[in-house]
Amino acid sequence: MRIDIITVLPELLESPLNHSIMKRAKTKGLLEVNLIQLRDFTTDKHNTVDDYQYGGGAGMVMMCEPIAKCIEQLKSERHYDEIIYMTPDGETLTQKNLNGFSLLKNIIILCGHYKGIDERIRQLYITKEISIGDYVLSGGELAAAILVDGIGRLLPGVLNDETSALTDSFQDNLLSPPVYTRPPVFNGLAVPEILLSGHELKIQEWRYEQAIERTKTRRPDLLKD
Ligand code: 6GU
Repeated sequence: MRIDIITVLPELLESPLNHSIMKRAKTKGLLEVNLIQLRDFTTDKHNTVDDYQYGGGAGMVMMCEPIAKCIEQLKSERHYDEIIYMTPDGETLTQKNLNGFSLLKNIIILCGHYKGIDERIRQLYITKEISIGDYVLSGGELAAAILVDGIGRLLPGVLNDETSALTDSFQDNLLSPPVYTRPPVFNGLAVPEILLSGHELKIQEWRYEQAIERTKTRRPDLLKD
């Protein structure tokens, strides 16, 4: 999969996308992430990407021309399955979105700043608008890093058995059950006996019950559908 990220702050994305699972996905050739500096598509000497908003009001707006030029160039090189704009007024990201995105071949992610981007770019180019939750960040970069991480770990071959995505919370609308490792007793707290029993079927049953219980108490909304 190829992900092209358009941003004025590529530095913000470098570290999160070059460690751990994301690093492995790239090294294995399963994920290619390109950071594209939007300022490279400006024509003035100050590399301006934003301007005052029509109608007045506080906050700058990201201009049409650099973004359009950048997207047009990318689109002339290959077909994109989605052009995603990271914005707090987008659709809230869920595991279901991630599963869908992980099946795509080429996507563009556009990171917004300031008051956002000119509405006409959204009309002309954007195919999906994604938010990571009901709060506001200073830019779309950290949200984009979360989106790419969530997609990258789902690509076939990235995770092994130990890190399998199939048993993640949310994959079946259930939170994950509690997990334990050594020692068997810590500060007087023992690991549930069933986990030491070696009885695989019973362990599976226990984990399923715990997942239901945990979801009921913490996220009853997930059990509604
Ligand atoms: Cl995608 N961008 C910004 N700036 N803030 C957010 C967000 C995105 N999702 C939640 N808050």
